[in-house]
Amino acid sequence: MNFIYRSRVEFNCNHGYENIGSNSAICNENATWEGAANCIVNLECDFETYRTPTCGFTNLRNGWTRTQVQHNRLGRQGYIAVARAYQDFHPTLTSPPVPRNNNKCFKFFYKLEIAGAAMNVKIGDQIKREYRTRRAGWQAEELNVSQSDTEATVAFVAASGTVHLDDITVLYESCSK
Ligand SMILES: [Ca+2]
Repeated sequence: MNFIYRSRVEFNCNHGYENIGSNSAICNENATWEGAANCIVNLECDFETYRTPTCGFTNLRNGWTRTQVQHNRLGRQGYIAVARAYQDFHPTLTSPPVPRNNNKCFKFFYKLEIAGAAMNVKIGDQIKREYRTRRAGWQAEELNVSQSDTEATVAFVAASGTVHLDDITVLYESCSK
């Protein structure tokens, strides 16, 4: 393909990646490009973006739904992800493969509907932690993903009832607690 001097190309990263470089590049006189994309794995999601409802997470059969609520975990209007488990249907939100470069702390907020709701968090195929209804309202949670786990994915699974999830962030160090 030939590009004319000063022509512009736009960059999009593959699913599961976000671009922390420039969004486009311009063709220079000397047949080089000015501007470069830098795609890194996207392990975070606040569910606020319409175009990418679950960010880099894979949402098989669209079991998790991006939903606007009047009271998110900050008590403000915003978007969260909601999933409802049925008998054999356990909506699963799966991260891209987590890079194997250091320990990580996944932080997220969840809310379980009262009466028997449950969420599991898996690392790879293993259930790392099970959450059951104990307290009402949004709960803050931190989960260590150690270096040895990190070629696996992290998955949020609605095990039973209705499960709410918001603001998945990642610290590139072990969790404090
Ligand atoms: Ca949100």
